[in-house]
Amino acid sequence: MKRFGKMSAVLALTFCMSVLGACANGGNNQTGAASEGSATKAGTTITLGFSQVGAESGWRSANTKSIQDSAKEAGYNLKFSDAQQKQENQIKAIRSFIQQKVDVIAFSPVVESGWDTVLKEAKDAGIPVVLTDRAVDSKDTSLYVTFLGSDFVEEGRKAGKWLSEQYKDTKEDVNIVELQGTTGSAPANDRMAGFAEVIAANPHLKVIASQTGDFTRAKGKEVMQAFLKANKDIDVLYAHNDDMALGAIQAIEAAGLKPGQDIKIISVDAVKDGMQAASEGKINFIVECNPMLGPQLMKIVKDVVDGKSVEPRIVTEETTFTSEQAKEALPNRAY
Ligand code: GYE
Repeated sequence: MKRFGKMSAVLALTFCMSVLGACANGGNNQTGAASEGSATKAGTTITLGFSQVGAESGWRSANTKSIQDSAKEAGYNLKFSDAQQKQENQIKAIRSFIQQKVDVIAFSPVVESGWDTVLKEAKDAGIPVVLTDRAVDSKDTSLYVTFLGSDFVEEGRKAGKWLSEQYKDTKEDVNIVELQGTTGSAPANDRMAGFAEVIAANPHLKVIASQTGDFTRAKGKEVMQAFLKANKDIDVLYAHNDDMALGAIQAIEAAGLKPGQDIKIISVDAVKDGMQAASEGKINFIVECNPMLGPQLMKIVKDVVDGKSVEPRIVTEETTFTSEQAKEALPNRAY
């Protein structure tokens, strides 16, 4: 269990009120719950500042909707900010949340590095921070309460395991191209690492090109075009998300090749458009990554405000889909 600033702020305030009597809110940057007692007390509304990565993919849109809907349902005052895939925008948003003295800050860090200063500012202000979806590489884990999201290394391993199984008897080299997510982001780093770790067991499985497509369709298409131009014999595409795979499919078809047949495709996310392409046989295997983090996040926020203990790492449960399984699951897919 991690300790966090809010608890110490609550304790400090309690001490302040009981021992010194009239020091009110002086020196305490927190409002709402901590300064008025419990956030669950009738009449108090939790204010949550959320800094989103952007709107780069179908996954992200589903994630944003999940957070907005569940904040509404929980009756929180949500301050939502879209960073358009830029770390500087997220830092600005977090600083503005600190200034506005929100009760809790949650954010999905676009990249892993470079957060210590702003997280320290939040901690000093006594505002607890919850990481959702993506991790940070800060050594000081007291800078945030918990990290809610997927195990991206495991997702990469699942992709690698499926591929290894497909080619377990091969006597020839299998040429793989990889479309990475946003450079420096946790899902790009980890999906690459998990995949590489598993396929290393078979020396025939060769990544011949690997480049970022920034998690977008447009970039996925553009980079795949370049891959096709530079490499005559591509057997497999591993895309770190569905959107890049969908963009790449356009490039593959434009080159007169059949996605899913001439080039086997593996992707991650399992959003509706990806599942549709999988059910048509254009994507052969999808590793699911669950974007519906809203309800869990709202519960964590309430627990934090109530001073309850929160697990330092909360991993979402996920599955995988072959084309056949995608066909079956598609009609009931919510996002
Ligand atoms: O896989 C991708 C999105 O961080 C898990 O970001 C998320 C990733 C997701 O843009 O589609």
